[in-house]
Amino acid sequence: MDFDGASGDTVHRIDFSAYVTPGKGYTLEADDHKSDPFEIGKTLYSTLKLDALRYFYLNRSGIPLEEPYAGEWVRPAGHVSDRQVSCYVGVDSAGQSWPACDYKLNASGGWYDAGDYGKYVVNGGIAVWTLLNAYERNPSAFADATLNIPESGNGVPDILDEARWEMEFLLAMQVPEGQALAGMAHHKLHGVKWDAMPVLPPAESDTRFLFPPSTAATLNLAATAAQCARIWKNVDADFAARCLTAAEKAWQAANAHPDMLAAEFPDLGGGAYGDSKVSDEFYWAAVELYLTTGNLDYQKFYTKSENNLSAQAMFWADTASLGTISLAVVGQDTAAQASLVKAADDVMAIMYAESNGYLSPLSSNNYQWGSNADALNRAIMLALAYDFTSEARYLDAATEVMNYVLGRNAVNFSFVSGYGTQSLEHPHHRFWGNQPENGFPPPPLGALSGGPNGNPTDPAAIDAGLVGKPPAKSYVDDIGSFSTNEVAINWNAPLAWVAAYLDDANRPILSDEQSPATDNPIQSIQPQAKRGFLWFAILGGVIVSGLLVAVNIWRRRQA
Ligand code: 9MR
Repeated sequence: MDFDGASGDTVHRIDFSAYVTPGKGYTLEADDHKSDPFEIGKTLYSTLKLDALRYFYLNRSGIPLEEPYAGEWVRPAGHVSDRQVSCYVGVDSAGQSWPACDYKLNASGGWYDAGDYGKYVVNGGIAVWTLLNAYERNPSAFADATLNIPESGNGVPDILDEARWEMEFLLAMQVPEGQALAGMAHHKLHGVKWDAMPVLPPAESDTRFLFPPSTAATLNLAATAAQCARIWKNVDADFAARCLTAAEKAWQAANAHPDMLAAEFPDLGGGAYGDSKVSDEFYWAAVELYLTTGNLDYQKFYTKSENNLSAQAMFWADTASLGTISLAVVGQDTAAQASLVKAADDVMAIMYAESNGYLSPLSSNNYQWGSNADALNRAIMLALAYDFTSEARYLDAATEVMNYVLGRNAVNFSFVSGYGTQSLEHPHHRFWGNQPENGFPPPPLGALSGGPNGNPTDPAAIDAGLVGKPPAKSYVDDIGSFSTNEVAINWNAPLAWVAAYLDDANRPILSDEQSPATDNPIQSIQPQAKRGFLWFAILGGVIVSGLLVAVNIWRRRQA
């Protein structure tokens, strides 16, 4: 029995992982507590990987979502008018006044950021990087014609086609040659007012603008375009060359304007994505440029950086570990690998602390806006530590993070739509309003809610009585709750990364070819698993009211 500090619950964990017979409708009973029905099966991560990746197609801007790709989520193209978008004229929160610019950009396309229809370079940057990093870690896990998107069947892995949809937008946000700020990237593009809720994205809008360039956005462009240049080299050499040119120009521009920090335009209809510290973005961009070009100047830059080898769990404003991960994964840099293993150890220390009954990777003060993505970004550290050490405890821990997200948590709820007996149904999303009778479909499978937020700020969360609740319980599945229940590209990206990782790590065991199904899979499976371990899937979130916790477990057995 454990006390769980972040929720105030007292928790029993029941490990029923020895029971591996596939089936539906299982329940677990202890004393007078009975669990929700759950399923034991083999396909959790293989379907979650694809559903989590399809999130991005279903949030494309500037293109109609059509059959046979979109199903219930068919809708006309949104914001086609971003093809000709001009600069916002006004004064920012720092008192700086921004005049008109004498160019327009074709910044159509890209993904909508989240529940809103804004498009933000900093957040696009980390989301694209995360998808491309999953690919770079293991290209063989991502094939063409797997995601049912318009590009499926073109001979290029679907994950690259999807990432390119956003990469093209990031490239389009760069200030053109001949301008004073040439090479810098505009921070964001959004409307002057928040759109109503729910509402379809309009095709035309004359109230959307480019917001001023920033150093952070420019370095996000430099980093991802550098990553693009090396990945597309053998896929589409012209595109790779375009990416490299943009990356190097962005790098130079950021160095010429190292402290253009994005200020706010608080009364308008977009998120701020302000970031007062950009040394981490400089480090990340230098690493990516070095890995792509081999130019030692970039190496000199990043090794001198205060962020060198930093492996703090990443989020949109803190991107240092993206550089460290690329160094470790792409550059096979052993110091970077060691630093990530150390970060994984720190996550494990939180998870397996006595006061952490739900094995959450977050400590009480980590439950902030988008906490589920923080959890999954920590799982990326754990997964990479398994790659670098082959120590199964890291893979176990990464799996436990997924268990937390999928239902073994203080709100007895799967934060991923369609996965779990009680799962996300009412995300803060302008199209997925879950009012089919009014033309607003429910969320598609595989969308991740931001999750518990110890400082909820939206009216729906306040009405739901979340203020003052323990942080791990400060959550409501309500379309109005943008501070606890929004969805976002930078949150679904780590979900896809981790789902793809776990699918990959467990595939040799779960595939019927290697493990012929019999009545008793434990005895029938031959111990030939990757890295010498056997894994069995037991799915389903089994939680009874915060007292009794049984889990979605992946069972490890020594070969
Ligand atoms: O993810 C962002 C979170 O870290 C911030 O605390 C929050 C408030 O500024 O904004 C979040 O990002 C939102 C963005 O500003 C606008 N689009 C939706 C994003 C997710 O809620």
